[in-house]
Amino acid sequence: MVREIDELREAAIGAINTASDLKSLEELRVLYAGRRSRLREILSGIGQLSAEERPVVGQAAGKAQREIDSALDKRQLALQDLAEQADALDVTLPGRRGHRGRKHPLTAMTDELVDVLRSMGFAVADGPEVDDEFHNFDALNTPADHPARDEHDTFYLDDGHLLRTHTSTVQIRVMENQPPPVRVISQGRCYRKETVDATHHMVFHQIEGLYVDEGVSLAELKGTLTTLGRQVMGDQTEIRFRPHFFPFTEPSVEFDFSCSICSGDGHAGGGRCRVCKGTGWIEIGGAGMVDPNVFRSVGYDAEKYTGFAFGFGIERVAMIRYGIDDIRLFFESDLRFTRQFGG
Ligand code: FA5
Repeated sequence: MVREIDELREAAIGAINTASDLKSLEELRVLYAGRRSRLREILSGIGQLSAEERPVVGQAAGKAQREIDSALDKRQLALQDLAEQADALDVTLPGRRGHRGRKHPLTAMTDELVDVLRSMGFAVADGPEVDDEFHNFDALNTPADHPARDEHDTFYLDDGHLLRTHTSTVQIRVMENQPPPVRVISQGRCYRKETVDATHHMVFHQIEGLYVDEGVSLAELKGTLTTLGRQVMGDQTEIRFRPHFFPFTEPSVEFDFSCSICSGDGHAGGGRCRVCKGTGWIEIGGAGMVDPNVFRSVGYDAEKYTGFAFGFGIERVAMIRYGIDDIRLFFESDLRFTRQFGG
């Protein structure tokens, strides 16, 4: 009888797996698992078998029933899927045109800036957006009582980490991992607890540059930023340094590009230039010569090496370049805005 059960099981599963539609599957369900099926007949007759036969036949019949039920369920799901797909596919409908995407204006701007800096010999480095106080502040000569470390300015996480407030963290990570000379850029998201307005956001993007070697000078910093400005904003662009303070550079400057909209004379469209507000200059970012204390924190010989660093907001450059007057537009994912830019 066990042989009969095995043969029955094999025949049933073979037929179920090749059933071509739901109707024939239903017929197989009645035949192999219905109330009048042979398997049910065997199961209900087990009581009449001898004590030795009973467990052997019972086990084989139970197993066969479970396997047949499971094959029936599986085949039913597969056939239902097929039926749905067939309903969904109407080969007589006209085709749909695919939409071609384009780069977000910030991505397009970033790619362009990175390309120019790479052509000047800078390699691209990367660093984490979630970092620690050492890389964001301490190693950058920013002491615990510095205002930038205030809870009002920085997003701190419960475990003592923070969302980096600038890409200068990557300067430290690169110098920790390689000896001079170093010539790298890094770009990415930064976070500050800012009140959002037309020129400030809580999430924004920076590009950082770092060049360390023997005898690097401020003149080279100026040359690098002038070349960058001219490549991105146009050949006539001038650069201006204004004295400033950053804990990690000495001397420190803020740098401006001459306004590309009014060519630096402060007038455009018959009135005061809207972009530079009539000043002829646009503030781009911060820069300076790397402070010797920063070199000491990463184990560089501060007597032997000098270097420059710079950092600026990518949104700010993109706003001037594309004539965008509100930083919030970058982050609203409104296709009517993003479709106007990018390649
Ligand atoms: C810094 O972040 C320095 N790490 C830059 C630096 C690097 C100086 C290397 C010296 C050497 P600052 O806080 O000024 O500096 O920010 C630099 C630029 O980031 C600003 O000029 C601006 O373009 C941009 N930026 C800063 N905060 C925001 C914000 N909330 N929204 C949009 N852009 C911002």
